[in-house]
Amino acid sequence: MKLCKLARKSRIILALDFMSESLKRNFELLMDYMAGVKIGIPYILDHGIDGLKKLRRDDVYILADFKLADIPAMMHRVIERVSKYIDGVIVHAFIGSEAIKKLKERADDLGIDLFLVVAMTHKGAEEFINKNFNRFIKMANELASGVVAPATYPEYIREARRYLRDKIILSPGVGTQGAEFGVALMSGADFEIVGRSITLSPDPRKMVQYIREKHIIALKNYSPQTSL
Ligand code: BMP
Repeated sequence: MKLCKLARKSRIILALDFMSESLKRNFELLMDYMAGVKIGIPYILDHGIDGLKKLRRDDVYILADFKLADIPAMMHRVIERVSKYIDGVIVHAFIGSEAIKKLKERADDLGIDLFLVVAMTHKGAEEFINKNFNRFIKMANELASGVVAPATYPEYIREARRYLRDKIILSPGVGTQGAEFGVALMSGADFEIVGRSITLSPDPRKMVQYIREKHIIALKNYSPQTSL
């Protein structure tokens, strides 16, 4: 998978939900320090499909996070529309294995990797979605290239890594949402998804440098058996 190779470049996937003027000015330069970019509904609303096309680079993994949780026909329609411009797509595990199996078949045909959300970062996630974590990681083991698991609850990352030895773990929740940079890597994640700490920073270059230093320390102090 393209993303595995990019781990040597960086462990940051940039969530492009916001784009400050400062980020726009430094964007091309910052891409040299990103393994990937995660775009979602906010980015598409602001920049459209043309904006998505412009992000394409050989050395940046493009992850589409359209919060997919629908019937297969509609999810197929979405990924078919953007398949040329993306490398991977995130889907909610709670829609069930039947729908995910169908999505995976289509994604495989199109050459797109599938990531399942197995637990979420926000407080309310414990009310419903995170309660099904154990079932979701079993599903991911069969049907996905990797999972999205929360840095704000690193115990889920540790458990996901114990169970999913050869899958990629992506983790949001560091920075603005309160988890320390590096905590997800130290718990067994392969990449940290970082959004507002960079995209809304007055000095995004300095922030990226700071996160990279934290990542070097995290990877030096702890080397869980990851898929990379
Ligand atoms: P930020 O670093 O600005 O908090 O951004 C985190 C990104 O990860 C956002 O794009 C958000 O939609 C996504 N995300 C999350 O925060 N928690 C989850 O459980 C799942 C997500 O996809």
